[in-house]
Amino acid sequence: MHPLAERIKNKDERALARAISYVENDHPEKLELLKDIHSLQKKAHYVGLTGSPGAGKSSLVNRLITFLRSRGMTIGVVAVDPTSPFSGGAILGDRVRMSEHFTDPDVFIRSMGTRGSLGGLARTTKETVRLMDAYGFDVILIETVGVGQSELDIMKIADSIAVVLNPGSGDVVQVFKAGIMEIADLFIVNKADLPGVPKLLSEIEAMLDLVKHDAPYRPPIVQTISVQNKGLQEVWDQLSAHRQYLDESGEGEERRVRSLKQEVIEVVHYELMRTLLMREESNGYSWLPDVQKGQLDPYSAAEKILEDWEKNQDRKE
Ligand SMILES: Nc1nc2c(ncn2[C@@H]2O[C@H](COP(=O)(O)OP(=O)(O)OP(=O)(O)O)[C@@H](O)[C@H]2O)c(=O)[nH]1
Ligand SMILES: [Mg+2]
Repeated sequence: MHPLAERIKNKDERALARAISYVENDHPEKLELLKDIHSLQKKAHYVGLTGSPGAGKSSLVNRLITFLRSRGMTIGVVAVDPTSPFSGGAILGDRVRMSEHFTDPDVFIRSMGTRGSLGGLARTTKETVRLMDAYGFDVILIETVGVGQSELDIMKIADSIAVVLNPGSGDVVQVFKAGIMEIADLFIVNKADLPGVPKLLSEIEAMLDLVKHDAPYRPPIVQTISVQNKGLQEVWDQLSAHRQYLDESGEGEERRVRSLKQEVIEVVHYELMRTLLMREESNGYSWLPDVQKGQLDPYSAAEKILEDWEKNQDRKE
């Protein structure tokens, strides 16, 4: 077993932090490590929280941590920030907001920036979640800003996806357009102390009638005022109920298989691309001058690269 995997198994927090850096930096031993931690995963409850910037996701995560800790649960948090690099303000904000938990050994918080990682944010985030699971947290909270495809992708690793909305914000239309409505398992109307709650509730219901009218599970709507610790119990009750639904209906197993399949394809895709690109780079992109001069079209160039690749593989066998 990889020494870091061994240490993660023994709940060494520094090893977990190191392993996450391996994932982020594409360390040569990364695949070995991920192989070894797979059997350690105990299947924490993965909870995704998504919503517009400033909806109160971090505040909710922060309050949920306190709530869950008081019930004896251990928590891993991945805060994904697609826009700002690691020095950015939002992550700093999250750090400050969550700093009260920094000394608690049963809470582990990691912010992910894009950092130009080769395979993208979605892959490194998922791998980080896997590492946290192997470490043995009961609950893993994943916070993303619900904007792009990559964030939607990240959310798909979650067992339960909560969408955070605010009254008076016009969020519902955004959420609908971004395709988040389809994957939502729970709606959290946060900042319920602000005016416009009844209107927002009826907008969500109307959208649900449209999108989820024949779905076996209709996502419930919970109101929260995170800054006053209001609604946390209900959020947790609904998340637990959703997990129970996943178990009992068989949908949990379906999702698990789907996501394992996706994971395998993603690793193959990534490793293939990486080796292929490395080969082309070391060949000095020999086809490029011909493409530049118009003597070779891009499609034929691509075809030739793939053909060469196949030939190369045959020779190896
Ligand atoms: N009135 C009110 N304000 C809230 C509530 N929850 C959060 N806020 C405030 O909303 C602001 C944004 O909260 P965050 O938790 O940083 O929101 P976020 O969704 O994590 O934001 P990003 O990570 O930047 O997308 C902060 O100033 C919070 O104090 C609430 O229930 N009521
Ligand atoms: Mg935040």
